[in-house]
Amino acid sequence: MPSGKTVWPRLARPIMLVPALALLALAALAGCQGSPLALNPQSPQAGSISTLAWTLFFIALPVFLLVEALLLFTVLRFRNRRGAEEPPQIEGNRRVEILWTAAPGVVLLIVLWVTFQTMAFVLESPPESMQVQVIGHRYWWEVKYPSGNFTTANEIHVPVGQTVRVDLTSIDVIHSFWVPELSGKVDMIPGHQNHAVFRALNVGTYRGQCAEYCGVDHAYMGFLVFADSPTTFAAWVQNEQQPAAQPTTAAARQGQELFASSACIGCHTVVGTPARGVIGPDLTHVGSRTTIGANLLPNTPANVARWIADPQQVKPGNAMPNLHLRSDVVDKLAAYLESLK
Ligand code: HEC
Ligand SMILES: [Cu+2]
Repeated sequence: MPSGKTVWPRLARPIMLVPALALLALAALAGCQGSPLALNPQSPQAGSISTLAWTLFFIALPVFLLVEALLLFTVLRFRNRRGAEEPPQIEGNRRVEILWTAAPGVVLLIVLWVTFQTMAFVLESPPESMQVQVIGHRYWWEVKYPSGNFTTANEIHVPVGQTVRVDLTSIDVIHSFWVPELSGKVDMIPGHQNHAVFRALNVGTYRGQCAEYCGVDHAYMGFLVFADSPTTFAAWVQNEQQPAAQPTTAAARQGQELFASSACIGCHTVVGTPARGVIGPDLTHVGSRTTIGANLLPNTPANVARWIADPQQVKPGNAMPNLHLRSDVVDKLAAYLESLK
């Protein structure tokens, strides 16, 4: 290897940084396309987190500018000049030292105070809050509505304008509940209960994501929060409380028999049938969900069939094994599950 010395003029290297940084910023922006943004709050709780972020930014900005200005000034003003003599060597200046210790201390105390204020606000749940329980599994979300006495998965419905308290825990490893537009990240810890609170201000669908590395499918552990109008929400609850619908087509009926007589029932629950498994998502109303695989694929008959045929190919590493079913069996199972509206 030749020596690392280049022939570029000294200024060329810092200048090369400019296009590099521009490219990086562009890549970061492209990556954000269509992603939920914590700086686009849709609840008072997310709003207060976003305000905190901006507050910290505007506290940090003058500090940064001051420090960089002093640095540049010192570097330029006291640089080595040709023929200059060595300046007098001095050490210590009590006044300056006290100042530069106390000033950051004061700034950090202010930061601590605004952070505590925000934390207290975002975790405050008034007694009239609606309660939802979310339990993290590798790699999906179990969702329970204690007041309605039903269970679903990966899609949380809430009425718009209502404060919701989400009690959070995990069945296996630490996960983290995060809906950037509605609530901050809250750890889901096995054997321990935390909670998140939010009040959705607008009807809409908000994307959530596991925010604590929990294994191979961590990145595919997504979910959706639907903020519904009160009537839509009431209709949804009403439907969820019903036992599973009876299939009406021949294929779906055969699928129901196949389901009831195979390994599926060891892991999945379908209320109103012998299926009582709790390893995987509750499938009582799986046909009415918009996605499968923890917000991985749109819920279509083709995707459900693809999933049942080989879940490991669709979401490698997830807890549902490839059961090596014949394709006609797969199609009947899919027809059955899609009929469970
Ligand atoms: C060993 C346990 C196990 C068995 C057996 C099993 N599953 Fe699953 N299933 C799971 C788990 C766990 C998930 C969630 C995977 C994920 O998203 O990480 C799942 C997810 C699903 C989903 C997607 C649901 C959703 O809301 O995302 C469907 C559909 C499904 N299983 C159907 C079946 C059918 C049909 C059978 C029988 C042929 C079956 N499963 C057998 C564990 C199992
Ligand atoms: Cu996780």
